[in-house]
Amino acid sequence: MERTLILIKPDGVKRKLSGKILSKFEDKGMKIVAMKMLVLSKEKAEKHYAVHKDKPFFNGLVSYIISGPIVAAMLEGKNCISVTRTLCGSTDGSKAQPGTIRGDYSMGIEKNIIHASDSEESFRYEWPIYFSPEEVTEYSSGDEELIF
Ligand code: 3AN
Repeated sequence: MERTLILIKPDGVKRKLSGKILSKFEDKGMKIVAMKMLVLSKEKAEKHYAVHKDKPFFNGLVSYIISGPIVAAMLEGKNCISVTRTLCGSTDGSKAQPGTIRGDYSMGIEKNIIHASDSEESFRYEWPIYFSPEEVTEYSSGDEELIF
């Protein structure tokens, strides 16, 4: 089984989409193994988006992600990283496929509802920004053989 990190960004939380978004991943068959709501510090936001620090949108991205509460969750399932990215849709909500989270709920490229780790390496870098090891659970949902 693979794990990934998702963040429901401030636009997703403020638009009261958190439940619907989490349901999409659960309905697909993924299991939530860690979850919390928080307002990110500037330091943590800059660490998370360090890979984009030379991009023109970096400052806007950081001030946006700390502008309100976010929901951080760790999901588990087979091929979880790529399946989650597929469900999120492409970065620009105005171009994302209908049926995807961004395609259904977003019109923007900055305010695009959700973040999801794009690789195992990104996941390994990102998750400790949000969770301590004790906050990550291990359990069987009992339906794995029906789903995977
Ligand atoms: P994704 O989240 O789809 O992996 P990345 O990694 O290219 O996209 O970009 C990280 C975040 O930066 C995006 N989720 C989006 O919020 C923001 N972003 C990307 N490109 C732009 C842009 N051209 N203008 C403003 N914000 C952007």
